[in-house]
Amino acid sequence: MNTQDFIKIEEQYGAHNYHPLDVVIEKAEGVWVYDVDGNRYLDCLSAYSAVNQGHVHPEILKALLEQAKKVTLTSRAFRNDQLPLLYKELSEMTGYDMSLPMNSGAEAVETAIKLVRKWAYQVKKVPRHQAEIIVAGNNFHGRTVTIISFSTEPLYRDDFGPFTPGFVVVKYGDADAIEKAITPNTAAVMLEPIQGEAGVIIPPDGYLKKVADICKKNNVLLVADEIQTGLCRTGKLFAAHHEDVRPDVVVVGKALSGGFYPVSAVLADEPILGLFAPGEHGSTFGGNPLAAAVARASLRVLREEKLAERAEKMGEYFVEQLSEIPSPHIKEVRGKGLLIAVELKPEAGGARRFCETLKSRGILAKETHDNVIRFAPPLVIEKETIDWALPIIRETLNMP
Ligand code: IF1
Repeated sequence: MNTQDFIKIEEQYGAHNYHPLDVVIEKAEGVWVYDVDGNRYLDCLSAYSAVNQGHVHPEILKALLEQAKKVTLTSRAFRNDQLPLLYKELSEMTGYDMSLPMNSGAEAVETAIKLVRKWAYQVKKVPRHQAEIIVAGNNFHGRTVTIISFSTEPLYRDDFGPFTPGFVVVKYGDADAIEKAITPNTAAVMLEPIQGEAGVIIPPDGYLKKVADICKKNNVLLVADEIQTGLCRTGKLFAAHHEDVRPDVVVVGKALSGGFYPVSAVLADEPILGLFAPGEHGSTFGGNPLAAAVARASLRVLREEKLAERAEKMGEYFVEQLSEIPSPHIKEVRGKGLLIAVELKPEAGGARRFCETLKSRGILAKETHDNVIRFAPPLVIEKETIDWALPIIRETLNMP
């Protein structure tokens, strides 16, 4: 079967909730993916930053295979011998007392929402069911009904109400707007340190620091959604570290499994995460031994291969080189670490056609919204590979 055969089956039998590039991947290794017709591509999306460690990393694969032979799922009704070690290693690596494992990113965000609400009622003494969470316009935190309740993207929410109350949306990048929105019932401010889905929007310098100070002053928790920006993508373990901010709650996912398996977690100190009592929250698969073994290996790879430093160095080079591309279509190149965006001018005719052309020339990148091409390769990318890609990107960005 070739590419078109697979696409035909997919379109007939699958829900049409995506508009993927027409490339059917059958295997991958490191920064490279291969399609069913035998073509090779440089992956500049990394499954939205889930494969920071590179595709099918041998160390993570080994952990997965070894654990899969032993025990994969116990449920949390019983204990397993991997989860405690994941807890400990996550704590040592991130500096938070505790964590709570879930599966998808959205589930971990939901968990964080429940956590800060409980904190508001138990600790801050907000009247029951009155807690408010301040979020940013153009946020992306996932797809559940509660999460889309505070999305500002019509496509994600218009046909899916009624919505969950308790959220206040303010403009991203404006710390004063957050201060103004705080009431005695405010439990938390929840933000992406860099907005990924919105188009790699980097807030003004000092924004997160200011927000953290405002939160502290007002007895409000700061929740950082680091599902996309975390785990070395932007050149630090967490993007919040660029501003020396230590959020009260951090949400991680994606690269926590190196792309092998859905693993997410909420991190916080004991006075906050210790608030959950038995029975109040859970998940059949969350914290299972296979997930925990995979996550432990994924974290180990981030540390041992110094992927934060690699992301910083390679990202700096990639952004610098992209910025030097003379092109009539480019409005702006921006990025932090290896989370990079090339924003096109409105008259460029949309980012999609450039992504299609890049694909035909061996580079997989994805548009976000209409005018942004995202470049976010696995963090193991080498300078030689960037140098291979640059002329192709340069040519593509100069097509008529
Ligand atoms: C899709 C984009 C990225 C996230 C942040 C939570 C989640 C995500 C900051 C939820 C997920 C995804 C999901 C994927 C595409 C994607 C995405 F296209 F929307 F723009 F990454 F930038 N917080 N991001 O970025 O995590 O439940 O998916 O595990 O198609 O929805 P999840």
